[in-house]
Amino acid sequence: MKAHPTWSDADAERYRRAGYWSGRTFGSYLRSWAEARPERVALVDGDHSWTYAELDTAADRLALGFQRLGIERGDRVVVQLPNRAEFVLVWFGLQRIGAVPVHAMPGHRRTEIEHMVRVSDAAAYIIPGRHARFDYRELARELVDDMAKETAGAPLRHVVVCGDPGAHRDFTGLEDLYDRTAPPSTGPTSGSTPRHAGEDGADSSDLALLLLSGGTTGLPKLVQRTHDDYAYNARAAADICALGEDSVYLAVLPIAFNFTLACPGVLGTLMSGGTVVVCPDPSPQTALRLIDERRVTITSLSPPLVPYWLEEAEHGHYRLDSLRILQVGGARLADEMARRIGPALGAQVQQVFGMAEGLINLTRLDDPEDLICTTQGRPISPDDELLIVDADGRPVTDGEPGELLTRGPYTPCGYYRAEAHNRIAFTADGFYRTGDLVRRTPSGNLEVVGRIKDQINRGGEKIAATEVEEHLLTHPAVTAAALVGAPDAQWGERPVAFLVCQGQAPSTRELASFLKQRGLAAYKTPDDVIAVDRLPLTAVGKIDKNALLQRLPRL
Ligand code: J2J
Repeated sequence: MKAHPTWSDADAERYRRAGYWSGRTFGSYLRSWAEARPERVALVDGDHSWTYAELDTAADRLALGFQRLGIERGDRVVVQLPNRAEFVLVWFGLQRIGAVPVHAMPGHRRTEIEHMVRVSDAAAYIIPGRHARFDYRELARELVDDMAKETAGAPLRHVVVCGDPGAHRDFTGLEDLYDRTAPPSTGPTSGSTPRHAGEDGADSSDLALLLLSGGTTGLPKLVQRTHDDYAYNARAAADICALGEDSVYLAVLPIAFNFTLACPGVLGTLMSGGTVVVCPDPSPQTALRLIDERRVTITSLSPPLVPYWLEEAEHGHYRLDSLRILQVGGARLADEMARRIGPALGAQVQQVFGMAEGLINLTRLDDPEDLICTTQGRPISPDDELLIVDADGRPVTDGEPGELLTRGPYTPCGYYRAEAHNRIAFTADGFYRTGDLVRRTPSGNLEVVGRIKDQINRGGEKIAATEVEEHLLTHPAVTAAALVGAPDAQWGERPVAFLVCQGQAPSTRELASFLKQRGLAAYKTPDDVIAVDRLPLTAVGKIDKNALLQRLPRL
């Protein structure tokens, strides 16, 4: 059951020999962490905490429950949980039986979820019940019922609700899945048969999880990460951040996000014997209070949150002296903002330029201040291979901007079940085309200077322009549509739709409710609509988005 397409045998052998790939699965990692330090606190959520042994036991008990439902090794399970301890428990429960979590963001709606369920052919969908004024059970109900009516394809077999399943009798409550007959993990001497059930034979080169890519053309693709590559990703990032048993990581951004989970995030912290504290909402008040109360040492943010944190910290209500590292990534952080972080929070800023597709760049703790504030870091592995190329695919002179191509020990060689797209997204030599324009500074650090992919980055949230355009075209008044990223002081970019319409163009509000009805996540909705007579074209007949950007009203 290999993830395909995969690294060549020679590369795999090289990565194993270098010690990057450990040959271990996440299910077995958790067991060994629990054996090494059973009594240390692994996870904190509100008033509840779990030691490593308790986390291990919870994973066993859930694993047995998942097995009882009929979920098997290799089955894909769409997980859409907000920041709660249950995310981590469910994730390791699935890992323990070799099932594959498919990460959905809390903001995703019917369109995105249905796509993920279909592409991954998911056996189950795990949801929070009601959260942030949205009832995920309603979404699941619609999806299950619609899929059951179809004659082709497999139906979605199970919905698991982390909370009250409500009136939906065919849904299963997560609580009911806990098999309390499984013996608790007691450290080195434990290891009875049922607790290992399902784990047998799991291979570290199997799929460990599927992440949603930001997407450029058509519908977003799934990124296939194996145990070997993802564990290395987390460990290498943890080493660079010097994490250890005293580290306390605050998970502020969604745990489903690659950044929060593994760069080094939740997994890197657990690998280092530290403690993960779950932040239930990203408000600066909640987060700064938790930093104070839980003596947090490291956390990660997207750029738009930074000014709010600095403002809140200025009030001086909180003890923030435990915080050593504030990671910022997902979108370009302004140099000026980077310079303000150290003095305001007393923590060191670390820029993170990463991607679900693999490659992560970090500024180093001992980089000169100027480099930390003006670059987005450098690769975390000595075996990350980087090429910076011009429009014809030829390497640029060092220091010049070009598209970043990469391959390496934690950058998979293709998207999941996307053969045609893989031929475009990867070079013949297996380099992933990031679509990012970067410049290598003399120090070796990269500066992200732009993008050639048709994507809008709204403060870290990625919007594939063509996906939204296809929805816009289904509006009865719209005959042509183009989505562009307008510069925005708060978000970096915001989506603006240029529309050619028959008759009256829909207002921004009308369009928002139209897209909501179509089940699209709210963050993809255009902030503004501009009606035009026709869309400008380039010489080769593509929509000229640069020309459209010029037409935006000046801020
Ligand atoms: C500019 N653009 C950036 C940065 C990502 C860690 C951190 C972020 C992500 C992530 C991640 C940027 N400056 N500092 O997965 O593990 C843009 C680039 C990149 C795309 C990837 C991680 N950091 N970006 O953001 O898969 O365009 O991952 O190719 O969501 O975000 O997006 P995503």
